[in-house]
Amino acid sequence: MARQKTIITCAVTGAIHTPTMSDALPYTADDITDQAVAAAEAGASILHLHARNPQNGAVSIAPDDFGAFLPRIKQATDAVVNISTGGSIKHSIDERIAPALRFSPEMCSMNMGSMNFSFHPLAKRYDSFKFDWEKAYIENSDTYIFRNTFADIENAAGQLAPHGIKFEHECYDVGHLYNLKFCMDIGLFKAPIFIQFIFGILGGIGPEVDNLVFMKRTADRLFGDTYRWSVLGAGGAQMALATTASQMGGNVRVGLEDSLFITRGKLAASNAQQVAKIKRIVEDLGSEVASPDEAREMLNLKGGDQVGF
Ligand code: KMH
Ligand code: ZN
Repeated sequence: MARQKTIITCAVTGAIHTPTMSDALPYTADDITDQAVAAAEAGASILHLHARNPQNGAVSIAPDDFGAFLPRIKQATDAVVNISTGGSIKHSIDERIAPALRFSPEMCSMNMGSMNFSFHPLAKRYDSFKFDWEKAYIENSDTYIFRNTFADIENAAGQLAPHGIKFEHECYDVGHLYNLKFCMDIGLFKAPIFIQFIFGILGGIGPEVDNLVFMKRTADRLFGDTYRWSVLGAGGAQMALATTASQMGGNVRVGLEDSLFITRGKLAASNAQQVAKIKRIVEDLGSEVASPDEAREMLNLKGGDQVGF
């Protein structure tokens, strides 16, 4: 079988990192737009997007905050737009899917299980914070339960179904693959499904290559050839796991949502810098990077002209 091209997803800002941690982390609509467009120009064919409060960088799930950048990104690039539905652990699934319902993107995230989801150890690295909300937000993450029950998943899938959106199935541990298999069996999702194997979130499976092999082998057994997959390594694991995944025939996700670094101990200057690095590695090792239209074909997406923004 011909080797598939590698899809690079760039997750531009997310909901874990805070402005104190890096000046490069975008939170205004201008900065999110500019960094997303630059990431697409550097080789990302999918842009995974969260919104932020433009004044203080706090996580936002307000559809209007998405609306401030989505049309501008669409006008400036052909990349596939993927809207997060995971955005805030403090909100219900109905609130979390509101931006995807309003803007009907080609893709959105779908988190495949409930879990501890913590980044509280990061608080100790900083003596002071740029904004008032940051310290408590980070410290209190040791009390967070990221809720994605079967009822939540079924509710989200049902409401989003008429939009023809392809899901990025976020799987943080092997059990989430079995949750996804159950959902497939009851007809919630259509093949080919797109699985994001996630490693290194505190509460999920760790960032070891053994675990990547295990996740892939399990997915092969459960889904056969009806799935496409990608790898996200959180923090320092980002580039090494992405490189390994690309060599195993998978796709890759980078971006400041997942890691603020470009190499050990050195902050990335931008999302585009991380995209350019993984593109260089993928190509140096003999693979080709997929264009947005090639990604659309590989994932069977509805098309950039079918979105609601
Ligand atoms: N932050 C990542 C570990 C989502 O947006 O729905 C997972 C993620 C979830 O991207
Ligand atoms: Zn995300």
